[in-house]
Amino acid sequence: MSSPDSTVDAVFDAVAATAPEIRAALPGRRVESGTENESGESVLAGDLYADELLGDAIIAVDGVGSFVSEERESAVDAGGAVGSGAGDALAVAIDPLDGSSNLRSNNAMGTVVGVYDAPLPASGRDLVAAGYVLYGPITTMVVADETGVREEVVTADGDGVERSVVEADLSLPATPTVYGFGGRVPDWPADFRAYARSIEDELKLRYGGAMVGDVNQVLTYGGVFAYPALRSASEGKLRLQFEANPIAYIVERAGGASSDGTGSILDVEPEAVHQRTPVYVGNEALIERLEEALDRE
Ligand code: AHM
Ligand code: MG
Repeated sequence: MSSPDSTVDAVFDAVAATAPEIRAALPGRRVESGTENESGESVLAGDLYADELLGDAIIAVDGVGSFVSEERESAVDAGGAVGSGAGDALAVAIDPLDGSSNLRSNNAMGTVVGVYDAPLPASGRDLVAAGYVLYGPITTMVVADETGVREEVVTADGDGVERSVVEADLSLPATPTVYGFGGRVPDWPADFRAYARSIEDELKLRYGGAMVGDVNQVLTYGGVFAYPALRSASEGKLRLQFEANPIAYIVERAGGASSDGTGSILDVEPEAVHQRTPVYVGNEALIERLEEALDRE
């Protein structure tokens, strides 16, 4: 069995290696596949393609014992018991194509990856690394582990990929500049609406409809991203294992904060693989203000 560190490296090698291939396959896969995923959302051909490619690559990594994605009903056995004992395997949860509704309009989207040292569904406290690929005008990969956060540019190079670190120690700028909040305003609870109103007076709106792209704006310029609890859905939209935990881990490692409305997302009790949670991430002072605003009701 390989060491946890080398398994983490191998997972991100696999993710980076598939990125140019996924990108190249997108033009012909902007149509609906005719199926729905576990969250009841319609799945695009691009979602399925990315899921298969990434699933095959990650399951093949020595040291990965369990794998699940937003597009799969439950975790699949990838060989090897997952736990926290020395020599145990790691579990990987991914959102293969986050923000894939942006495929039709040709806007940014990405892949989100969480590497857990515990069986799935796992707590964010069991993450040993997390990262995302952002398919923007260029392809970048952000990776966080206990040592910090780095950003790489990933380019196709013959049959392989070239990776160059462009930011070795990524941290949230101290002064926030941008915000992006998901969901429809009439569906926001009054307490969140009041918070959003005060943020609007201070920061610039940057919302693109893909969590990965919107969070990348916050990591670059400072600010706050939220997909809040809704009146119609108290747990919001984003899923704990594939989206919320990895993004919370990355933002916290970059010096920011995360919240589900009451405390760090990393402390949310995992109950089901496809469970949802409200997501608020960004500069610490803005997340503290959010928790105070939600507490007032
Ligand atoms: P997806 O993983 O099916 O693409 O859904 C998640 C996406 C997030 O990237 C984004 O923050 C959110 O859904 C946007 O939702 P909406 O289109 O409802 O604003
Ligand atoms: Mg998603």
